[in-house]
Amino acid sequence: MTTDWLSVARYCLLSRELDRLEVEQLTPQGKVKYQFSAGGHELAQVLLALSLDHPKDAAAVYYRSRPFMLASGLTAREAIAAGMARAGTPSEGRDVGVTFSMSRRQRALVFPMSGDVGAQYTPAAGWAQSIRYRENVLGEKDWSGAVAAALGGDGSVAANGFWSALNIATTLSLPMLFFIKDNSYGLSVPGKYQTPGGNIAANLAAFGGLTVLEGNGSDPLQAAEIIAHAVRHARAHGPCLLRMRVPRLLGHTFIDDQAYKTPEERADDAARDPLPRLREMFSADVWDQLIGEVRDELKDALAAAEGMPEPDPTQTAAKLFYDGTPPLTGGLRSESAQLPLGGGAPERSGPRLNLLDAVKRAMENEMALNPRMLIFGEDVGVKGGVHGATMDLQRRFGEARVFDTSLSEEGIMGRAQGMAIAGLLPVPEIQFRKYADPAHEQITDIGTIRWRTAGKFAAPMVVRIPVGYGKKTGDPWHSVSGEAVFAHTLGWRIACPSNAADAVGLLRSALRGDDPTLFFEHRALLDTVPARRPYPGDDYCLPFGVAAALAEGDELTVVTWGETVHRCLEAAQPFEGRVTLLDLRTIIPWDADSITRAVRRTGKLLVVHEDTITGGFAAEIIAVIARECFTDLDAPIERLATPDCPIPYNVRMMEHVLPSVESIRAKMQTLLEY
Ligand SMILES: Cc1ncc(C[n+]2csc(CCOP(=O)(O)OP(=O)(O)O)c2C)c(N)n1
Repeated sequence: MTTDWLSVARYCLLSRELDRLEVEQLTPQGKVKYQFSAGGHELAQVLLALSLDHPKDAAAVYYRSRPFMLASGLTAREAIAAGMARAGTPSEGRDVGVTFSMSRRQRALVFPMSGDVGAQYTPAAGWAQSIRYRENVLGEKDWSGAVAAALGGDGSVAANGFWSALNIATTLSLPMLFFIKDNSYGLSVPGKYQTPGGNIAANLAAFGGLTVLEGNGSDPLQAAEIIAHAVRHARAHGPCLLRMRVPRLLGHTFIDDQAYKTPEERADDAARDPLPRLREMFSADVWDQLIGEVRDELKDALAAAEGMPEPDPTQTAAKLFYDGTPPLTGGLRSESAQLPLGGGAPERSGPRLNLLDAVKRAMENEMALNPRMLIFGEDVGVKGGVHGATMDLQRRFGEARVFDTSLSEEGIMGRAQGMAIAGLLPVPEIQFRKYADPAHEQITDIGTIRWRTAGKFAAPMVVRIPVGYGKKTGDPWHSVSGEAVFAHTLGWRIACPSNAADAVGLLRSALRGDDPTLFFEHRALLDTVPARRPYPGDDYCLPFGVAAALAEGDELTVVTWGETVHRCLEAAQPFEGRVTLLDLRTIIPWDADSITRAVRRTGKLLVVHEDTITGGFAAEIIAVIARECFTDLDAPIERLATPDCPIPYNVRMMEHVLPSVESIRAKMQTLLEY
């Protein structure tokens, strides 16, 4: 590719002048609240953006990436208006002005950006894996030769996501470029604290499967050559890390005075400004004319941005979940590849399957129908999962569709995000609920993608997680329930099925749905007689947010979900006709209407769950019902849950803390007699 130096210069100047406009005018005026200058980073970013010219290229960027955005198709008007939090911008005023996302325009598609340093890497690895999948498995040759680029600073190379993505990209030999803009500081912390000696390229020289390059982001000709080389290499041969040395001419943000840098360091930064070198490539007339044009463009852009409307505050909470408007990018719906939701009643004949086999059969069925669906996680491949839910699936559907991942939950979930944005349906398994902890950053980011982009992007997926105590024993690591934590995690739907038929119906709804879903499989129910049901059919879907009434009675309503459904059923046996038992089935959304109706009739409510009590989901239900049913209540609302204590290994200790049939029955008795 020959470099279009006029365009390079124009974008660099546009970015520099835009920073100046914000620093000198818009920020002091209070119109822009956060200013992140890209001064010194422009040349490297613009050159990279211009080389990402394949229609399926994607980039995961961070807050200091505006020059890249401008050269990828973001207009000056949008950039200014984003800082002013106006409508008609990437986040429609919901996120900081330099927090971008962009469906493809002239160049790379830009992932919804995370404010978490280092979180950009694993989604890019997911896109890189999707390039291979769409090309090789789906046979879409237009994906051939595409690349995923992740941009990060020298501070970000210390983050979990960086290492996780490095492992994914190199072990799978993916077309991915790690583009590190090393300005020697992460905010105020020198690079030597991020990687020994401050040079990540030197330290990765012997890393297997990775080509490591270094360049000078202040030298136009050298930078153009090395960036073009790195992009070409990643497209054709796989993972490449390019460390570009760049100065940071201003502070981390507009309020940072860089007092932590010595005068010599600041002078060195100024001497490495790429713009004077770029200027030498043009005659004075051409350069002056360019500056004039850029300033005129910015003047018009500012006027246009000032004229852009404020977002409608009444819509602030909209677009957290799918609302019937397909996103431009991400998921199957944006490419019209989604399977329709099935309807009808469950088939009730046939052999009774345990919950585990039912989940497996539903996945098998959907895999056969949906070539975009992929199942992955630790040990899910050859072994078939430590619980056996994916047994034989790899043999049937191949290693590209059912595969083992590296041992990094951050990587599993970040990769899933990238795949969902690339139009695939990721179905990751997290081995046990506790081991979702390292993935928490990606989980919270995924949940807000639709909201952060005001509906332009979405990342639907289904994450299967075994939860709860085990049939034989418990312990603090494998027996966590913790649904309340995720109920508080925005943008996720949560299913907690209590039997095999519900599990199939909810799982299929999630797999054909539009939102990220956490699907909790209770360990004690995986192979237990009370949870067995006939397979409900290959098209059976169960809507979220609809509780099941498992017993009808007039004096007390009991609400529960997951394994405690069975304990409550047993506990209620002596009270036939007196207790209404509602199996909530899904936590988000939850069926407030059915509970309200039942409590209005019975006047009493007990909520039972295995998750610990303080801030448990019962508290949420009770808060709502106390308000809705205040005048109908004939007794204090009660709850039973595990006290604030981890699940222990000793079985008698475990049973002591779990809500037991006896403790539930006693509580029912007390309430009935109240
Ligand atoms: C996970 C996380 N931790 C801390 C922060 C706060 N923070 C924002 S930027 C930054 C420094 C990052 O430096 P670097 O990656 O070198 O990028 P640069 O700003 O120099 O371009 C820090 C600590 C954050 N945003 N995310």
